[in-house]
Amino acid sequence: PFMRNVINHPDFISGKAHTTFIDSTPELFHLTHPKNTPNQLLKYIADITVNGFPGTERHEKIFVPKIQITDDFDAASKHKNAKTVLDNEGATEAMSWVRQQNKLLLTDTSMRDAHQSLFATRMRTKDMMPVARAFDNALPNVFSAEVWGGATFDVAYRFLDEDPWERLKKIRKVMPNTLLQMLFRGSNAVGYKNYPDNVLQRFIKKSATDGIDVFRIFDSLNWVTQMEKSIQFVRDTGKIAEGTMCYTGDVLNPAEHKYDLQYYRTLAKDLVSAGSQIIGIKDMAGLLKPQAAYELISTLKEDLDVPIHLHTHDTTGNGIATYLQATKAGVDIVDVAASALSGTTSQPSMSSLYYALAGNKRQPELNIENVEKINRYWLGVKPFYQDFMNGITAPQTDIYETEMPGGQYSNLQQQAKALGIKDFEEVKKTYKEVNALLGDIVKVTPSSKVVGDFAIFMIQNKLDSENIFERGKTLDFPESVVNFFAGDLGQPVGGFPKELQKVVLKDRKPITVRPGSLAEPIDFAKKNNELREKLKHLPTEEELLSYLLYPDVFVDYTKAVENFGDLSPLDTTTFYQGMRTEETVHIERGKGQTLIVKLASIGEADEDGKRILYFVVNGQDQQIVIQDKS
Ligand code: 3PY
Ligand code: ZN
Repeated sequence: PFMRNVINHPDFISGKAHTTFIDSTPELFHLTHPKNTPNQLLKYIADITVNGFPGTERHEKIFVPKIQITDDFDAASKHKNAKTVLDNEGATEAMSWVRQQNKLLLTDTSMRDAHQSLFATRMRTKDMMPVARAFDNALPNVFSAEVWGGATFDVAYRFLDEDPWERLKKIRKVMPNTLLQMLFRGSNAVGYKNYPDNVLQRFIKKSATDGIDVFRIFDSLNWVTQMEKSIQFVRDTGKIAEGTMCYTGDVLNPAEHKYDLQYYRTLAKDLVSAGSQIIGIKDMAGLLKPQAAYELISTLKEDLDVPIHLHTHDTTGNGIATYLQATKAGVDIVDVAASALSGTTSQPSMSSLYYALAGNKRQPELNIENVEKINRYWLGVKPFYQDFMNGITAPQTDIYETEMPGGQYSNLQQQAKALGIKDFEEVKKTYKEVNALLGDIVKVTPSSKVVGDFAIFMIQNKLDSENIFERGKTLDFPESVVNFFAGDLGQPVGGFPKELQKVVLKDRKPITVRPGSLAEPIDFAKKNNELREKLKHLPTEEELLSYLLYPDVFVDYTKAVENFGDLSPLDTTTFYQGMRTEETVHIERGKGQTLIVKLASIGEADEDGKRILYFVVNGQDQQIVIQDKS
């Protein structure tokens, strides 16, 4: 009805309708549903059409046919799996159930790590929902689906104009029979810095009520002290705490005296003592060679009574080989992604692993036809994200030397390029050199950023491992490097290299205790009032938490929502690429409302750089004025 109101309005009929039309006639646009106006959608499309999506280059729009997922999967309700045991009998029973399984169990990372590692975390909820809806019935025997945490939280707000909590709740609703898993960065939660304990606690509690069953908790320096609180907070919710060791170095190397087998044995035991119900091994760079996996996992299986969950990245091309050896050694669960979203910097492929284990009594229980059906859907989705692909199309075995995590590779490439450093080989070489200077640290978000920033700084300032001690005295080091040496990320294995620490910190005194133990608890009532002022409504629990973690990012997001409303009705190609002249798109706005939008033409920029975009919306002309930022 609103469209009829609009198109019958005298100004609209007379062609006087322009961008101020909606502002001057708000009564026509008072809708309870959907959550935005056609004008807001047009404004968004017009802006992206003229100015492009941040971080992408202009090119011909790719037209990808709409894909459907076949949903003829048998209903899997009443099927006993890890989720039903957790819900009915609790976390301890769920873990015994896992240990009793002879078959290898799987975690599907397609909706989290896979797109984080392949296309900069840019996957929209809209594109996940068809698989989420099919998942329970199609793949009832998986251990879990990793769908949340890591970078997905802030990227949703920053780039997708989406609320990550909404994503979680939507997925939870359609996947009642699968464990949902998240990646939690210990004291950094889903951020890049330390948060006070009461924030961590409240965040974990809300994540659990909104749908997370398994929390994979790691620390970027493998410092158990930084994970203890989070592990306990998860235990308090009755959900599953997966304390995680980040794998670095090489247990096969006789010269390895830091991260050797004994190191991981002790670490795993400490994590169990801290309350971990599963031990995660997080091989974020893909360094765990097959035989190393065999030795590490057989040793841990002998030592421990809890299940072992292995996560790797296929950056070197050896992921499946590593999983085969891990399976032989008795690993309980491994992480895989749908084929279309697997390989290189992502996880190994679910179906490749399935076939690689043919004839093996531990071959996972999967309906492979269902796996392929879901994969066909992902294959169709992937081209939407080509603007964000990292360009890695082949195995990168030099990772064994540089130890750079898959997710960092393309970021650092971009960072270096933006600073005019053309030779990425030099960056990789310097990254390795910096790691040695730092005393060989675990490298994963956020400690990997310290090494990356430091490497770029070394190149820019023509520093090397020799001259840095003298020349560094007069230089200001990057913030991340200073914070690292100050102890803000915690204590690295074996401590800080003292001489370099002095050079970087100058007169600042480092801390040696857990940063969270020094942080004042957050005054929630005060923060709630502060946010209420900004939002002009009483914040929800989720809004408050997001504001506590990312004050600026969250407030910017609320402004974007005010501006454009809910952008989920836009198809992903239009969301990222806008429209081209003469193109028509159909926008389904729910409740049977469809907008047929044609971009008729784009006017020349006036002296202030403003352009008029001429649209035809359901047969009626509409104009939008946009500032051309080029
Ligand atoms: C994250 O912290 O987002 C990661 O995926 C680290 O590997
Ligand atoms: Zn990962």
